[in-house]
Amino acid sequence: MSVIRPYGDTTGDGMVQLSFTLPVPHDKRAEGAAVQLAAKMGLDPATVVHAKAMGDGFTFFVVYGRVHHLVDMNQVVVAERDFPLLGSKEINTTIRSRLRRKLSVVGACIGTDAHTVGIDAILNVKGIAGEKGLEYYREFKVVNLGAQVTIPDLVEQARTEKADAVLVSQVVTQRDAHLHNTRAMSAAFREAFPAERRPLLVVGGPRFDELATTELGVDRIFGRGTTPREVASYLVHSLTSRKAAA
Ligand code: B12
Repeated sequence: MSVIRPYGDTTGDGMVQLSFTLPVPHDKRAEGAAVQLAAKMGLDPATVVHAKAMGDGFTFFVVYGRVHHLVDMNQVVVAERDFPLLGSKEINTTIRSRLRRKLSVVGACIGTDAHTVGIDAILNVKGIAGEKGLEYYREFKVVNLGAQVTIPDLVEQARTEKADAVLVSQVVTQRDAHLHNTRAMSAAFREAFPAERRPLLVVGGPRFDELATTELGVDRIFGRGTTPREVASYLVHSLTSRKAAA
């Protein structure tokens, strides 16, 4: 079936659930405002199924209602994985046989961002989702610079470590900080390195559009739920392809 619609109670009934916060105290009028907003968003009919005061003058809502929109699965465009997913043994042996040295990675949260849990999950031994981080792989050399690293410091460390890849995490998206910081980071690396010596630039975070690589000037974007093995496989694939092309 290529055309689909959501379902809540019965197949194809179009029912969805939506949550949001309005800047008003919780009362009957606030619930009326939530229903009106939902109607304007195309939920018809809509019902408030949960409302809770959130501090002074704010209310959190969950609204349940019917949408009449359809999705054609043939028109869905996503960033597909275009590299093979390797096991840890294969990752190590490929680096050893093809690069003939350790693969050097420098990682950081840049700008004012102090959300290190995501980059730590990818880099640190403890990893995430049952997978060990890149530090665990014998053939990776990992330097994790932590939080609030400035772009000049990142460039400097990448140079010192002869980084094959620079891994940057951006979790805070207020005022598009993640986009501004990523563009600034990309511009700095392009200025500091000749094209053939520039490290691979990889960014990640839960709210990136994985299709925006060209727009942001990076080689790869990883989103929500990324695992270390995916990142390791991507790095091995890209760096060995790059070496083969050189
Ligand atoms: C923990 C947390 C904190 C901790 C961070 C501790 C730490 N050392 O990281 C503390 C308490 C310090 C904190 C502070 C703040 N936080 Co906070 N925080 C969170 C929280 C609850 C969880 C984030 C997290 O750890 N997720 C788990 C990790 C594993 O997931 P992840 O980051 O998505 O990473 C995965 C992928 O995205 C990807 N990935 C991520 N980075 C990278 C990088 C690469 C290279 C790759 C390949 C992949 C990759 O792989 C990871 C593993 O799968 C979120 C809310 C939430 N539930 O998400 C808010 C949240 C991120 N915080 C938020 C805010 C606003 C703040 C503050 C501004 C609050 C304040 N007013 O002070 C400050 C900002 C501090 C700062 N200077 O950055 C907002 C951000 C809103 C926005 N749109 O920007 C959120 C969404 C909460 C909210 N709904 O308001 N926070």
